[in-house]
Amino acid sequence: MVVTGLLRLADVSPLDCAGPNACRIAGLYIVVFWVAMFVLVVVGGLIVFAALRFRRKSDADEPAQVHGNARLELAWTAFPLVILLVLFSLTFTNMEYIRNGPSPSLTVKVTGQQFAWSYTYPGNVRSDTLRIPVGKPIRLEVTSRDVLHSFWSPRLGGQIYAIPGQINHGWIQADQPGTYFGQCNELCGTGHWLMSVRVIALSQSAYDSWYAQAKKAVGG
Ligand SMILES: [Cu+2]
Repeated sequence: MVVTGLLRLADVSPLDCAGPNACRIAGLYIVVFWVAMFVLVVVGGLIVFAALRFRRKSDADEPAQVHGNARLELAWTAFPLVILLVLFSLTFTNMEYIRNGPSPSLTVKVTGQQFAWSYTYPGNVRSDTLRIPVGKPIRLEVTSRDVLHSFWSPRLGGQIYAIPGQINHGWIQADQPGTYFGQCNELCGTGHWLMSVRVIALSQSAYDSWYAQAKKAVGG
């Protein structure tokens, strides 16, 4: 169990996105990452440069004392402001798509409880595995029966908080058939590690026949 758990880690990188929602999020992340790297290198570089270049050489002579530099102060205020504005507008213009996406072809209710996920399809069809048709936006309505949980299948979409007495929504989409893993992302008790997420993306016809079977089982 531990070994399969470790193997599955390889399948949960959000950077290895497998659908439009996850890829939009990964795209944003990459931009933020490189901006942050740029800031790290510039600021870190200047600190190292200053530490080496302006070392105390003797106790006798005091270095030049500089009081204020309007141009420099303006620059280091304006530049972070520009970065913030760019990141803000990038995030703001993507939020609607990441949250709501295109109009969904299916809505599944996701319920977290200590320590498992359950999925309810139209017609009261229930499953402990999330089966979805491939290439279609799937709306998820997420809630919890007890404590806080968080639904996340990183290759398919962002995480959605599961809060008792409240329904949060989000969406996922898989571009290729396959199995996509995930994990409850909110520490929820001793069995938290057990709350893995398994999403199986099927062709529309395979999904339809699974759904028809499952619906028959509940007498639909
Ligand atoms: Cu949990």
